[in-house]
Amino acid sequence: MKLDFVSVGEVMIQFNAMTPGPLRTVSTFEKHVAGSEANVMAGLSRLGHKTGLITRVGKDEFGSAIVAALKAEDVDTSRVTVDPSSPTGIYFTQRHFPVLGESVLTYYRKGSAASNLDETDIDVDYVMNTKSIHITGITPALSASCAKAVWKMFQFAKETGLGTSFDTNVRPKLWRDMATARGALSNYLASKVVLTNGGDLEILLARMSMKDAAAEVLKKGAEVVAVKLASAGAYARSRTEEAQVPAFRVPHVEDVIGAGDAFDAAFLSSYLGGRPLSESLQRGCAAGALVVTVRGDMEALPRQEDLEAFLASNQSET
Ligand code: KDG
Repeated sequence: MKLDFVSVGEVMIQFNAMTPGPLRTVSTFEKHVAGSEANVMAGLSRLGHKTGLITRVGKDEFGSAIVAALKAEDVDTSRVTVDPSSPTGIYFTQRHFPVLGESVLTYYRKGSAASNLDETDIDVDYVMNTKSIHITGITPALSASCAKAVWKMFQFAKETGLGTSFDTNVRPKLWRDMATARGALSNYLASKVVLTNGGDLEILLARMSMKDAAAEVLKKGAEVVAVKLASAGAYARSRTEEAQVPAFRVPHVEDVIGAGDAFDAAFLSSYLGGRPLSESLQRGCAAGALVVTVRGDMEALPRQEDLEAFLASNQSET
């Protein structure tokens, strides 16, 4: 089976606080399956693309839940390895505290099965059989062997002319310091499509305005860079075009985590499918808006018909 997109990264069990406020006061949590790379693969799958994920899970109940969830999303799991000696990673989501409208993640993933991913997990025949790879700045932060695995997949994709997309996804909690993150992630800015946000651009290309930083990313080899601006919408720049769209207003923000991945899926599907830059941004923002209205990263990822329905009901906002 030829795939459209393949990614590599950790999938975890997310325990999302049922009530807002500091985790020390929360007594009930809801279980979800999440992880940036898996979210994007699930999002693309719902939009009609064939996707696969390379990862490792523990030989435990949570590992089984992850494999079942990926299968339910039609994400190919043939390169998911079950590791009997390390656990599946988990994390907790604290919502609306200390900043209203934002969420804080607490990870328990050190030494997890996925953090042991290495170059042997990157089966080049499998990668070769896909049109495009998607990587993020999270996986290289998990361990030295994860960093090597991602680099192998990226180099292979570049050498063989596959498409490449990279979400900067700088997660400060996973890096020793930001200089280390910058050193490890800068080379990936030569991906065909770079997906990022204002904060990450500041970390990776210090002291530049957002538009100058986007132009700098293009100089590093990207064909297009999309900058997610949360409630301010999104901006994109290609070698020939620039576009900016406002965000969609949502009546209630439940949990913002996962919105960026939903954006990535809808933007990649639209832009690589030949839609104009501004329309691709608009569809990305629409997918992100849907995801912030629920807890969990994957649950509200839209199908094509959901995107159309959402856009039709939000004409006046754009
Ligand atoms: O983009 C959403 C992710 O941040 C979340 O699912 C957890 O993958 C995760 C991470 O490493 O932060």
